[in-house]
Amino acid sequence: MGGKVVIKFGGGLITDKENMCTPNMHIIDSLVDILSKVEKQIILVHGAGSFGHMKAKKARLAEGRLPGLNQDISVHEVREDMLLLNKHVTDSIQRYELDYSTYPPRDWAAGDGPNFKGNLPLSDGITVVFGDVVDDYEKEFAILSGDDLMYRYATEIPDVDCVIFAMGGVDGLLKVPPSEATVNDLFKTWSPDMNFKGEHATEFDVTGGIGLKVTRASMIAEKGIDVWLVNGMHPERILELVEGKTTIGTKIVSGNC
Ligand code: IP8
Repeated sequence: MGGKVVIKFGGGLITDKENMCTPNMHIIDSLVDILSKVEKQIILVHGAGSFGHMKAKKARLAEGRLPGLNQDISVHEVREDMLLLNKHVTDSIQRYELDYSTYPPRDWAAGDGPNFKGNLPLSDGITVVFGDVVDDYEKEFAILSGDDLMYRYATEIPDVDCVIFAMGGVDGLLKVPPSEATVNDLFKTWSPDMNFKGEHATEFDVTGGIGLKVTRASMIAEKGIDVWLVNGMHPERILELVEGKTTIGTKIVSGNC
């Protein structure tokens, strides 16, 4: 089977968001188990969850260098914590004996947002990258979200035929905040001309939460690529999508469709 799949394991899926630097190992393993069944080239992006957002938020790292604040320790710590989370993911990949290379964005990317600088690394095996603290030409450092990596990989490398954002605890994009949602509140398809009341946990999330995800997903869909938001706690849904089937989740479609 040809083609490439670009998939994000959301930070809220692979970590315990309530407890600092706590991985959800059984979820990571169940997701990697699914990857081991995928017969396409895989680009795997993972988010930060409780390994990145809490400390980054406290030290205001997303704003870059701020006078009067000692942010250097936090830059160092968040980078170390992200390497640790990455190791949990790659250890799991190794347990499944899959070929991979991991490329910390601090080593090759600069700046934040969809126009960050840097050439996207690609491996013959699974390419692994993650949201990270990167250098920034204007503000000295910045937080590059995995959602921006998703956008660039999905739209810049050839032959991507499936893009999947695997999230924690929700089946896709909901019409109301998750705390109020019933099964009927799942958008089966969504385009930018439709509204939703996204809950962005600003007290936790330094990048952009569901709003950023949906914005980048729409930008990818505009290029004619299939993009889905699914519940990563049901990893078999990922496989269904990779195999070209449909599943429970939200398909993001371009506003022009
Ligand atoms: O969770 C954020 O990446 P994201 C990266 O993919 C850090 O938005 C270090 C907070």
